Amino acid sequence: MPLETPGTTVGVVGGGQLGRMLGEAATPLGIDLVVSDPTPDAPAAPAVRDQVVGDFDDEATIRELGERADVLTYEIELADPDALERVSEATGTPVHPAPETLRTIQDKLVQKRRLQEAGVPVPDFQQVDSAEDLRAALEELGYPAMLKAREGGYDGRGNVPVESPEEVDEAFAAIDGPAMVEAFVDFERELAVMGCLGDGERDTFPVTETIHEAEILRETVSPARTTPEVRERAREVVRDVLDVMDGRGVFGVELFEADGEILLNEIAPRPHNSGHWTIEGCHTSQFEQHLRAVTGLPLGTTERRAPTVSKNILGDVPDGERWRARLDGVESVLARDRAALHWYGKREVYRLRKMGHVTLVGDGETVGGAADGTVGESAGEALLEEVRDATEPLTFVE
Ligand code: AIR
Repeated sequence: MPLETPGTTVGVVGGGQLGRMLGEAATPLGIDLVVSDPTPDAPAAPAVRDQVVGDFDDEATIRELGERADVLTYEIELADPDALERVSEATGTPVHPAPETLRTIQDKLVQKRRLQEAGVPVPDFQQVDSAEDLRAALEELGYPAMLKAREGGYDGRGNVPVESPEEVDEAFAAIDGPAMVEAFVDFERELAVMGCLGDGERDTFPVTETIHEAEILRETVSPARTTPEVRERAREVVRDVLDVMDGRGVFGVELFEADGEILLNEIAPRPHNSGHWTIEGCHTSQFEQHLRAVTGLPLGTTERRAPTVSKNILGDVPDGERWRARLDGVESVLARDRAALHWYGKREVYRLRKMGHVTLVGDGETVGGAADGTVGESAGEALLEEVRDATEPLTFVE
């Protein structure tokens, strides 16, 4: 496809931080983005050609995107697959990944069943439609377990750990809708792999170790501090996952490592927080890769430049409060060599909201130039300590 200006236009449902980082990656490729988001002047707005204001599932909004774009994609699972399908039919604009894939992934129960059928290793799970169902399921699966809303949850919302029979009623009431429950996996660590499907191509990014607290991603370390065999197995499982997906784009795949085995946790049909480090840490970022994939360009190399860690900047304000977002202490990050600051441009901060992240790339010297992924624990540990140190002074002020 020839390069011209204006170039290919990608319509993106969702204009949060993922849309913003897609916009940052689009410019060098000569790609224009138009996003839709219910919040006027959404985080992506400064980085894209235009924003349409409208809900993620509003058909008229998606229709406008479809009319203006050469291809449609989405950066949040709340996008409506039925509306995307109808708009695609009416406008002739293709949607990637396929709406059918979004539909499968949106419902965590359907997602798990589909993957299990395809032979992907998953934790034991059961469908639960009532507190009674949940109690019965837990008699089989045992305590503790993870109760998950089938639809609509992200960034930890919609997931409730159940520790004992006494917690069953309250846990189900917190979800209050169709749910599934999953056996607790006593994992050594959590891993994530960004997979990508291009035009007749399939690839995976290097394996990332993800560190969560209270269901929210805090930090990533790549290479993951595990054995080369486990890393290879993780990429193999993700290749199997990709075989189940339809259409093009990147997929964030969250995994557990337990007893040297890999189990699938969850999939996202879009760029993912666990892949933000690829902006500085890989030759092609997950965002560039997604744009290449959905527009049908050749995929870029997923090779890592150097060991890399990242740390999220989360809202640290009191529970229940919403403040105008003002972050103090960024000098400590900016003064540090090889640290990159990413501010998402959200106007408001609330507790644990994802407001930005910091990436720190190792230099060849201190890590022994191990871009091949053979680096040991020490490099990751030192980088992790450094990024914690750099972000320590960050705090939201009223
Ligand atoms: N997002 C989508 N699914 C999970 C996440 N974290 C990103 C998208 C979306 C934004 O988070 O970029 O637009 C919404 O963030 P918030 O803080 O407004 O909920």
